[in-house]
Amino acid sequence: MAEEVVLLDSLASMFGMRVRIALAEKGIKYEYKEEDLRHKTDLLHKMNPVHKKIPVLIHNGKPVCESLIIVQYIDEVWNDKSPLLPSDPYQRSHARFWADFVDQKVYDASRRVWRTKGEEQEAAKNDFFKSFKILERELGDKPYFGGETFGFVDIALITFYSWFYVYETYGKFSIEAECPKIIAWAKRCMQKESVANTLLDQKKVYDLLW
Ligand code: GS8
Repeated sequence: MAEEVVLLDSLASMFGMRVRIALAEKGIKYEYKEEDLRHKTDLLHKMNPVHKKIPVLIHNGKPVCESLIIVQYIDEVWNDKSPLLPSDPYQRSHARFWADFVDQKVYDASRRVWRTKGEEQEAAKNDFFKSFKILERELGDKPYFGGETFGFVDIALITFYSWFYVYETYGKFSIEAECPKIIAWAKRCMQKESVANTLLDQKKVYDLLW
């Protein structure tokens, strides 16, 4: 059966970019549909009636929601190349733990960095660097969070790199000065075609906010 793959997405979304990287890693052709999140389409309401959020992957008419769940789905369905999660159950749970850490800690702190001011922003900056330092420890001397190869946790985190200029401009800080290993890792990921072709330019993300 011919595969029909449609992605409901929004260009600057760090969640949507995760799915686009996974699809690129697997070499899957798909139809990209940009959603205007202020005027959501009926299709988005129908395909993600619970959260009404992008990204949604529609595979042969059936929706899959939530970026990390979508990336895992892609890895399971198109399992002939570029494995994203390890095959060992313990290693898989380890990767899921860190991807969840990114969603819980990094996402929360990073949006507070640019959306708040004063004391609230100071607390956000603390949380932001605390999370990234923990991630630096987890990365250790490995080239990728996945070890020798780019994988699930790398995908979960690298899309935030598109937003680094926003965080640095609003937060008035340098991520490289505080977390050089994260920047070195991000640059390494950027050498991958799937990442370089997907990540929206940092300044474009900043411009899109206004
Ligand atoms: C988050 C998706 C999300 O927040 C995931 O897919 O991983 N946990 C989900 N999507 C946002 C756009 S990106 O900031 C969204 O669709 N927002 C629309 C809304 O909240 O109404």
